[in-house]
Amino acid sequence: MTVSLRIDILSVVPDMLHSPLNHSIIHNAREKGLVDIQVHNLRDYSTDKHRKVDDYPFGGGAGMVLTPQPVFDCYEALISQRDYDEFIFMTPDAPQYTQRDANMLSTKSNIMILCGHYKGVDQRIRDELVTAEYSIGDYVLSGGEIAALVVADSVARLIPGVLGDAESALSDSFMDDLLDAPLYTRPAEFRGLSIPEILRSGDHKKVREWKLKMSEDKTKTIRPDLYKLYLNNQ
Ligand code: 6GU
Repeated sequence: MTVSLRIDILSVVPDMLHSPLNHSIIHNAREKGLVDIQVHNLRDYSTDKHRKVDDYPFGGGAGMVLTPQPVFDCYEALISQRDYDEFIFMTPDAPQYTQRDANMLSTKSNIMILCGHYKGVDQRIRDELVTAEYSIGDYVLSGGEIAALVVADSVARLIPGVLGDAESALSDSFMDDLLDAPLYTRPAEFRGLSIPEILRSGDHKKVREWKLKMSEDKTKTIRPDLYKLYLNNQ
């Protein structure tokens, strides 16, 4: 089977990435050969005798900065082997990553993702190499690894064959700007709590209408921003 997407992740703490990439859906996708995810330790590309990858910021300020040399060298080693569609930098000072970005990236063949670390990275990396930058939300993480995993997971699950029919991405929250309706499973009665009667009616049309109404109400209440998009796209 030919791999439809290869993701190369560049990090100074590659061990942070291994466990999440070796479990559950991403793990199965890699095992099935549907997605190839390779992690690169930027220290391995450092020409410094102590494998240093960071230094003090010119002009002063708190925190260290990722130096350009290991990133440029890793990048060059990779592009000498294949063409890349995107070189993504994960950083909080960037546009927010959305399902639309995941959908777009899932159509690519080769992407590189650089995880930000320390106070940030030398701007020349961003100016010369990076083609897209994403933040995953308005809060600060201690590094870009968790954010890179968010991108890898959200993209991998869109690759045909990664999810079974039952889990199909077509029925996801966000698929059509609406959040999912509540779900119930057996038993129908639990500690005196019963499920909505309509779900046991066997009337598929009524159930569909109920689910849509629940999705709309829930979205309107907790994500009015998404609800507005939904109304505009109707
Ligand atoms: Cl991509 N990186 C870091 N360090 N913090 C974040 C983020 C990324 N997105 C939101 N917070």
